[in-house]
Amino acid sequence: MAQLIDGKALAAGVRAEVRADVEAWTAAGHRPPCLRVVLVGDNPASASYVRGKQKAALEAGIDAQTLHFDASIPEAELLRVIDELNRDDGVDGILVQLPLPGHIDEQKVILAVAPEKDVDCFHPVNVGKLVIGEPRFLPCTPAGIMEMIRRHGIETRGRRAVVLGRSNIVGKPMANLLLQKGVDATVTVCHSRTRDLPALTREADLLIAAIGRARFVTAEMVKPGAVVIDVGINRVEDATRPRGYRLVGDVDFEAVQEKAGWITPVPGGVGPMTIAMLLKNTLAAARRSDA
Ligand code: L34
Repeated sequence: MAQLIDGKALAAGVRAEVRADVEAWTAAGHRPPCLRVVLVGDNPASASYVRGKQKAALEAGIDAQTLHFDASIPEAELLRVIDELNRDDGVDGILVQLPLPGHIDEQKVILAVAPEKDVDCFHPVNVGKLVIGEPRFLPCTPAGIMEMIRRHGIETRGRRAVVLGRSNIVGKPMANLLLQKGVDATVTVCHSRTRDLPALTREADLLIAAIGRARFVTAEMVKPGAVVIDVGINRVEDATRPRGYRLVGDVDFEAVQEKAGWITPVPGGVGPMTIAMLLKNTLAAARRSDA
């Protein structure tokens, strides 16, 4: 039976640490770190994640505000908003929640955010810095995963990691973090077109599932004793729940927990850690802008 990696509890610990650091920062005479979250449209999942970020930031003593725009906002107007936040010396971190409506070019928006304020680590300059081993920010979801692994003393050096999924937000940055000096995993990135996927995943000491398909990873795909990290958040219909749905990950949790050595739950796994790492990045941005 796998040991549970309790992301919610670990995230509470990280948030408490950030809060203490923010208190020390403001006690030393600095203004509180300032985060602006941009939310476009009313995708219920995005709205819920953004509420989580805003609440966690305020609790940590960060000056956080969410700027909410109608789904019909023209791209040019959104770019103007970002430009204004870039120029505002009182703003340390800018986060534009994805996905954006179809008429807006996400890459253009990501490029518009000043790299110094890019607390998501989505700007190509920051992605490049990460790839060459000189990160400015750590991408929140992959960094949250590394933190979960580290806080449980799980060894990564020389071990085989398989990342399932190649998105810019999780798969690719995750692979890069696992390759960093000191982490030293041997990384394979798989995706929907990978041939004979189960043969590869069965070699994984660490398996990171970020493909966005409910219960895709079955017990047959997992090496006994492996560390299984579930990044998926899939809504599946469930008439017995008040909301009419429940959340399941990319991993068949019930079956895989019998075989894995460590496993993260959904909800209460990677999601809360993503939010905690955003707070760390916001404080880091404030510290640097003050220098
Ligand atoms: N710009 N867009 C930008 N930055 C990000 O870091 C994100 N991401 C992903 C989607 N778009 C983004 C998030 O914030 C996914 N994501 C995210 C953040 C938090 C949670 C899930 C996804 C989370 O807190 N999940 C809870 C359950 C929440 C619920 O009930 O819906 C959990 O326990 O997993």
